[in-house]
Amino acid sequence: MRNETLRFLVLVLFLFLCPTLSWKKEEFRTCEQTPFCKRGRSRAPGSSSVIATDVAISNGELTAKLTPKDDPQSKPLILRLSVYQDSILRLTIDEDPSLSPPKTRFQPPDVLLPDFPSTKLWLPRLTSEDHGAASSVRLSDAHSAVLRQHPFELFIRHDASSQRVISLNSRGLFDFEPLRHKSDGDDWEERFRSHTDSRPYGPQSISFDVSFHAADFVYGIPERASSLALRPTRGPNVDHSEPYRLFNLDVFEYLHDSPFGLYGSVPFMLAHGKTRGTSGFFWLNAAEMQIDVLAPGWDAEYTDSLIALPSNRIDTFWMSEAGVVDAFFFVGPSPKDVLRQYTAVTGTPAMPQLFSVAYHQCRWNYRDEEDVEHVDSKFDELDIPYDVLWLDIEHTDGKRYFTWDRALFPHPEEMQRKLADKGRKMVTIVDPHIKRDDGFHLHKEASQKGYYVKDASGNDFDGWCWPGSSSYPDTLNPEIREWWAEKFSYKNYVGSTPSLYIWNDMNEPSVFNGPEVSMPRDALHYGGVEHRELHNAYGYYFHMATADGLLKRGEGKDRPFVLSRALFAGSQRHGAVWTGDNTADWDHLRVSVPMILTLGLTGISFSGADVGGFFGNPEPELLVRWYQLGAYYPFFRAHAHHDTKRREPWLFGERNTELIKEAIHVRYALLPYFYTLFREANTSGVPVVRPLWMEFPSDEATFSNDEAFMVGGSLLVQGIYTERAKHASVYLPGKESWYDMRTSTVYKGGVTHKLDITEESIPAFQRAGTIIARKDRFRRSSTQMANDPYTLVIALNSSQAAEGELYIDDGSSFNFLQGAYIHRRFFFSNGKLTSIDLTPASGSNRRYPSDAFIERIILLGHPPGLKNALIEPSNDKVDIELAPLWFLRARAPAVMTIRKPSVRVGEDWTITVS
Ligand code: NBV
Repeated sequence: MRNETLRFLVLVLFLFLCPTLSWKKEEFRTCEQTPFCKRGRSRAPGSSSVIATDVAISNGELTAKLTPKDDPQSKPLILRLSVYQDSILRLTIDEDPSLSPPKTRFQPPDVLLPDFPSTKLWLPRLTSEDHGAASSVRLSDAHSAVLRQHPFELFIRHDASSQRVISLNSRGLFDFEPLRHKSDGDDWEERFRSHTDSRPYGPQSISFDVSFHAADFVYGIPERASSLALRPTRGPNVDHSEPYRLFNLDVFEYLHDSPFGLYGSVPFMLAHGKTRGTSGFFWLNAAEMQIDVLAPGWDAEYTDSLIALPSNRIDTFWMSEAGVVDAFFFVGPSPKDVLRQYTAVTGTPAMPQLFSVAYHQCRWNYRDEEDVEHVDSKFDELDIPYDVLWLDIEHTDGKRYFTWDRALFPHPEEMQRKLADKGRKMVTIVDPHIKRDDGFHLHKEASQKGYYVKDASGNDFDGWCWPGSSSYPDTLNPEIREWWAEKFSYKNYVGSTPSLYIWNDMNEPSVFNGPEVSMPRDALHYGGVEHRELHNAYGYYFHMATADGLLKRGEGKDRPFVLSRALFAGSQRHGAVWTGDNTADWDHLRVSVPMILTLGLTGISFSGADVGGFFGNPEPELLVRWYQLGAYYPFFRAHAHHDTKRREPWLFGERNTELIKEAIHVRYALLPYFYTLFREANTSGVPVVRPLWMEFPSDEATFSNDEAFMVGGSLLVQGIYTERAKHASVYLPGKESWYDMRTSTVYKGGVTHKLDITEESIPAFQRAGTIIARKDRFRRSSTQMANDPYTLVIALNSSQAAEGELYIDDGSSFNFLQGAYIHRRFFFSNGKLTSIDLTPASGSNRRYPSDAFIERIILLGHPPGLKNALIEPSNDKVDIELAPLWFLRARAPAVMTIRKPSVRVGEDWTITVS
C-alpha cells in the first residue's frame, strides 16, 4: 500500500471513530512557525527606512519611487496612488517591471468589479506641502491624501479639521522583500511537519502598519470564530499571542473563540469611533496574511524614534507572504458609507432567488430516495414549511461529483420533480477534488486537457480527499472556468433538472494529506502563479465558475444559487456562504452571531451557521434555541454530521416540534421583509443583518455588542445562549421605543432591560418608527406563497409616525434588472398611511404585475379609540378592530387592526384612520 493511502485510511478511521476529537492545534502553523510572520513581528517600529522620491502626476495618477534611504542604489519600488469616485483611494506598490524581476508578482484578477476602473478620477495636479517634504492630492471636497517622503508615509486627512483618518507606515514598519534569482548556496526551503516548500523565489513577503484615527474599535477580516470587535493581539496586557490569520483552511472542530483563520479570508478591516465615524482599509491580496491589532502602548519602548500621533487611534500591522500592495482606503464617514464604498470596489451581493432566503433542510446524508420522500412528506404532515432539501457527498457514485449512486438514487429527475411540484428545490454537493479514475469522464477530460493544478515539478497535483487520489481543476484560468461551467448543463449533469442547485464544499482547497490539510504552497497554477500567491482565492474562483455554470444552464434567465464554504473578497457576487463545521454547543451558537455579522461587514451578506451545530448532538433545548436564532440568519439551514442522531424538527416530542415550527413560521412570515433587505444589500452593499452600531453609530454602548443584532433597520434580535435561561439583559439602543414582536409590549430605548425569558421565543423587537411587511398564511414553500396577501405592521414612534419599504419581484429571474419589480415606501403620519412608488420614473419599461393585496394593517402604539379607516382613491370605509397580532399563535395579544383594506400592494393609495 502506498504511504499516502495508509495515512489517508488512518485519518479517515480517526475521523469516524472519534467524533468528539477536538481541534488539532499541531496540524496548523503558528506565527512562530511561519517565517514571514516571525520576521515581520520581530521588527521594531521605525525600522523602515524607505523614502519616496520622484513624486509626480502621470496619467492622472500620483507616482513615486520607494527606495531604502541607506541604499539609494537598490532597485526602487513603484508606487501609484489613484482616486476613484466616492472618495476611494487606491495605493499600489510593486517591483518595477522595467527592471526585469524574476517574475510578475500576482494580483488576483476578476475580484475588482469590472466597472470599477472606469470610476477613476483624473488627478490634475499635486500640491506641495510641508515645505516640499510632502505632496497631496484631493480625494473629495472634505478629504486629501498626503504622501510624506522622508520617511515614506501615506495618510488621508479630513481637511477642515486637519485630523487624520487612516494612515499607512506611520509606525515605520513598511517592508517589501523583492523576488530573487536563486544562486548556488541559497537555501530557501521551508519545512513544516513532513512537508517541504521549495520556495523557488525566496522570501517575498510584504508588511506595513495601518493606523485608524479617532477609532474606538476595529472589525472585519473574517473568517474566524471570535468577537465582533477585534481584540488586540499584541501589546501590554494582551493574552492572545497569535495574530489574526487569513489563510483558508479546513479546520476540523474549530474552537469557538480563536484568532485562527478558518475557511475564508476577506482582508478588509473597518474602524469605528464615536467622534469621527467609520473608515475602512482593504488589501487585495490572496496570499497568507497575518494581522496584528496593536494595543495602546505596544510601541512604548520605541516612542522616541517615532512621529508623535494623537492617541485615540488603533494601530494594526499587516503581513502577507507574497503578492503586491494593492490597497483601498475608505473614509466613510458612516458605517453604511463604508459598505457602499467597499462594494463599489468588490461588488454588492447578488440578488438571491426567493426560495434560497427561506428554510433549508440538510444533513450528511439523506440516505436514499425513500428517505428524501419521508422527510419531505413529514414537513407536509406537520404543516412546517421548507423550501430546499440537500444531498451531501454520499449521494454520488463513489464521490464522483455530477454522478448519482444509482442504487440509492435510481430516479433523480423524478425525485426533484416531486419536490418541484410543491415549489421545492434540491441542492447537491459538488466539491473541487476530482477522483483520479481513468473511467471517470471528468477526470479523463481534465487530465487530457491539462486543466488540473500542477505540483512543483509540473505534474498534475495529486492529493487525498474523499474520493481517494484526487486532482483539482485550476479555476484561476478563465478557459477552465468555462469548461467547468459547462458541466452543469442538463446534458452534462445527467439527472439534474431546473430545480437543482449547488453546494461547493472543501474548496479552501481541503487536501487531507497536504500541509495544514491544504495544497502545497509551491503548487502551480495558470500563468506560473504559485499556489502561495493565490491560496485564499482558490475557492472564490471555484465558486465563481460554479455560479457561472448555473447561469449558463438557465440561459442567463435563472438566478444561480451556490453555497460555498471557502470565500474571499467579492464572494458576495457568486452566492451564499456558511460558517462551516461548528459544534452543537452553546458557545458555538453564541459565536455564530459575530461570525455572521463580520461577514456582512465585509460585504458577504448572505451567510449562516449550521442550525443545530454540525458536530455532536444538541440537547432539544439547544436545538430549539438554534432554530429561534437561525430564523433570523440571512441563510437559514439545518445541517448535521453523519455520525449524529437524526434531528429533523419532529424528533424531539410534540412541544419541541411546535416550538421549532413556530420559529420557522416566523421566518416565513418575515420573508417579504428579508427579501426587501436582500434587495437593499444588492443595491447598496449594506448587509441584511447588521451590528447595532451600524444603525446607531454614535451609541457607544452598542460598539462591542455581539449578542444582539439588527435585521435591517427595523428589527433587533437577541439570542439566548445559555441553558434554562429565565432572564436576559437586552440593551435597546436609541431614543425611541421598541415593540416586542411577540407580545407588542413597549420597551424604552437607551436602556438595558432585564427581561423574563420563556421557551417560546428569543427576544425580538420592532423599532418604533418603522413599518414591516409580513405574509401570515403558511404553505408548503415560499414559492407557493407568491400571490398571498400581505400584513403591514406599523410601529409608531413618539411622533405617531413610521415608515418602511417593500420590494417584490418574480423571485427568480433577472427581469428586475429591467424594472420588473414593485418597490413601495409606506409612510404613516398625522393618522394617514400613504403608499408611495419608489421605482424610478424612467427606465422602468417593465413592471412586475402583482394582484397581491394587503389583508391586514396592524397599528402598534396608537392611542385607543380608533373606529374606522377611509381608503382612497376607492373611498371605501372599513372598520378598525382588535385582532390577534399573530394569527397562528395561540395567546397572541389583540391589537388595533385594519381588516381587509383590500388595497393592492403595487398601487398608490392612502388610508386615513379616525
Ligand atoms: O461533505 C461532508 C461534510 C459536509 O457535510 C460539511 O458541511 C462540510 O463542512 N464536509 C464538510 C466534509 C467532512 C467534514 C468532516
